[in-house]
Amino acid sequence: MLCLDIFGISDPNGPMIYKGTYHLFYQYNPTGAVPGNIVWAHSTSKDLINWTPHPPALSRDTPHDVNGCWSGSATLLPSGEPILVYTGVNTENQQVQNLAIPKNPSDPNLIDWIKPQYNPVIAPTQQNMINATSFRDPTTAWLGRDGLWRLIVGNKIGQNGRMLMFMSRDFVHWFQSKNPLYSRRDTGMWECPDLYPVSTGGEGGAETSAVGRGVKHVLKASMNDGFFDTYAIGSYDDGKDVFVPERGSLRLDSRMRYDHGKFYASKTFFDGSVKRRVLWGWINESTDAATDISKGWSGLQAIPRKIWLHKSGKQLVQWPVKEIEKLREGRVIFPTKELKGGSVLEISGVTASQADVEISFEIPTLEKAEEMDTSLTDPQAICSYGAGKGGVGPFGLLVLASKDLQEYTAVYFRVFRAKTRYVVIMCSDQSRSSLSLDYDKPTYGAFVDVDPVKEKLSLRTLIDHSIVECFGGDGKACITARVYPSVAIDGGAHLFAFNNGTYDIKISKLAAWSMKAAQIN
Ligand code: DQQ
Repeated sequence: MLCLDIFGISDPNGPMIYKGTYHLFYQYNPTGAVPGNIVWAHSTSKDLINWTPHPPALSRDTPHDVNGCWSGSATLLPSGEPILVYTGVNTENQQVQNLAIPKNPSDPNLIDWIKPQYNPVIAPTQQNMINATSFRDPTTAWLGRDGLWRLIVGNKIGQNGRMLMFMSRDFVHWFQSKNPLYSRRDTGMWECPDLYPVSTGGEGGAETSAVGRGVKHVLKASMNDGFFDTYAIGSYDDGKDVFVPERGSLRLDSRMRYDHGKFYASKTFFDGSVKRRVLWGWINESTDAATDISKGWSGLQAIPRKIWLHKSGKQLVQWPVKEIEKLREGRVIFPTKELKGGSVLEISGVTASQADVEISFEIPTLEKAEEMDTSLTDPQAICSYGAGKGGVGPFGLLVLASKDLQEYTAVYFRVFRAKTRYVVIMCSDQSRSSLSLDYDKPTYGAFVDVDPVKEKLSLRTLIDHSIVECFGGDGKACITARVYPSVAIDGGAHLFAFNNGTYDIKISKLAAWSMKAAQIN
């Protein structure tokens, strides 16, 4: 499926749609499989799924980026033309912000980019006292009602994470706003910030400069100290130029994560062609550098996800873009079925190494759910008990599994009874994912905000050889994992539904598809 998997790649940069063509740039090491010598690689697509590679758009060829063309964003100007703002690491190893403009705006593929002589446009100076080694990853700019462009740049002072805001009338001359847009103590460096409006009235996306009625704002940071992407929902006060969170805040212990597994340095863009906001994220390897070097590549981009505000207003929801369904073939549908406690059911008829699986469960015996240990507030800790015998659950899927179940990755739900409600936890357990290769095999966990009394428990899983992307509760909780099976590969891979709970449950929906390969780099 969608892996832009050549040499070492990481952060998605500057996603946009221009003249009907989707563009993705990404951090790329043209000389090796591990991070280093970073340039902006560039690919284009008509459908977000099949991609055509182009030569790097930004290379390390000026004094302002000779030590790396680091992350940044694209902004579409009112004329419709794009402009890139990115972090260059200069001759002094300082992080400065540079512009790049298309050489030929009539080319929908935007192959050639010009770096104007006046770069850098924002830099650490003796006056602004900005820490020059923690000043990076400019956002897409938005146009204020006062006619000024604004963007934010990630920063820290001491251990306090900050989003510094800069303003400009002409996109060339920038000045710093009096206060950071947002800051928080003891959070470490905030990389790859993102600020965007979400509609309060449905799944449709809002254009990046939208403010006022009908939208809330999302602020996201990639936490360098924890290696996860966390967000807060709130309002952007465009008079004071501050972000005021109403739910969540950017913290190291935050539960408000885009994805509770591997997903970092992400970035959204507004897809005006169908009025949606699309999220891109980097999935790194779980293997060590030596393994990556012998394999010859590392890192990939997750399937792009549509992202919107849940109708509760309390959290975001994500779902693979609908275009991914073009790769589906050979649908297998199972009739409604009881899954007895302690049973395993093979889902045959699909290519289990590359599949899209949608399954929903109903639980007839909820009142017998185990009591929640209220001292356990971390779902990952609960998931680390493993997928062994439980009360209501664990139930879910064994993916990339060997026939004899010696090797598998378990993605599953467990339901607990708390004082006034049921608590649903989703886990992705990689501890049994490979018989031979030694790598980081964590177990990830997330709370899923669904009421199993009224709602079915749904799980969508995209499986692609070494990548398992799970969307629980119709996209309320997402977990992405990297696994490297040794037996459950290609034709040796199998797919099972399982219920290790004591009580029987019902599979109310089960549809699975083999997935064709996309055209990738
Ligand atoms: N990756 C880039 C930085 C960014 C980091 C360097 C996040 O700009 O902060 O490759 O993964």
